[in-house]
Amino acid sequence: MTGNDHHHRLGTVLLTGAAGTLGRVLADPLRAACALLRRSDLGPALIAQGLADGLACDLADTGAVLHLLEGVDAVVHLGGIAVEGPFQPILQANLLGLHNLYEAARRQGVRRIVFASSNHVTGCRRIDERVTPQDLPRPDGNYGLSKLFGEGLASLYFDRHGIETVSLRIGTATPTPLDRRALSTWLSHADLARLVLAALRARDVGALVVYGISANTARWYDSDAGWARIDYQPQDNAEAFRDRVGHLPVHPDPNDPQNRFQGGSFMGIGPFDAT
Ligand code: NAI
Ligand code: 15L
Repeated sequence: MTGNDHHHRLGTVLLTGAAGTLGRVLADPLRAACALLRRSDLGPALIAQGLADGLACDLADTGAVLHLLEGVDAVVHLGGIAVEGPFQPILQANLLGLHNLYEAARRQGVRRIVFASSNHVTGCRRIDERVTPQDLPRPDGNYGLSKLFGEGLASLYFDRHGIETVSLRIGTATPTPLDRRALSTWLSHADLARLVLAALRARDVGALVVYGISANTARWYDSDAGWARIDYQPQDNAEAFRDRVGHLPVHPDPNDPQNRFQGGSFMGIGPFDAT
């Protein structure tokens, strides 16, 4: 079968990183769309956010992740380190975490993963470049590299094991755009929910990579083909906020890499010398 069936009710969906910023945004839309929503995060994060129904699971714990995915039909994978930083923590939470997730998916028969990748997979592109998911990635740090590893895992586990993934190279998912860069990268919370539900519902996606942004006039990414494949139709546009934030650069120096490259402030973080 091809195309999307919006009346199709999703089965048991696992949301990792459920106590995080986007996890809390997505809980209600996911709960409305699936038969059962299972939420997980690190124990202290669940407690801090008062998610009493959440399951404590460190993604770096291979056995715990295997257990977490038992009986799950699809995963929305948001868990992990979400910013640029030193390699060791990213190695544990993101690289090992992703490997644990895909191995558990294979062993537990999970058929679909929606992976929160990031625009930082291509953050070393200049702001005058227009980028598609088919172009060579140019990660801007350890974090972007960890997301590229995830997209590679998605490709491998589809080709070898038939597990389908939509990797969402999310831009900047804030309630409103906060600076000039976000006029290009913004993903409204409403469009985030539309995108994740489209990625869960679409048939025959294989290992698809799309950018996750709203219908921004100033966008740097051309993701139209992938969006059509999953029937994602963004409704918001950061341009409406240009008067408010268009004069706000990422860095005061116009020639700073943080202004010249798509990765923005992450271009100003690192390197990290081992101590
Ligand atoms: P967040 O940092 O608020 O949430 C991530 C969650 O993952 C946290 O609750 C944290 O406790 C959990 N986590 C970290 N290490 C873990 C581990 N070892 N085991 C289990 N859980 C762990 O981040 P946010 O903003 O909600 O982002 C969600 C996802 O979307 C992340 O994967 C991030 O990389 C990605 N993303 C977010 C963007 C944004 O604009 N917020 C843009 C691009 C990508
Ligand atoms: C990301 O990948 C981060 O998770 C988020 O905190 C923002 O920095 C976002 O990218 C961005 O590039 O604006």
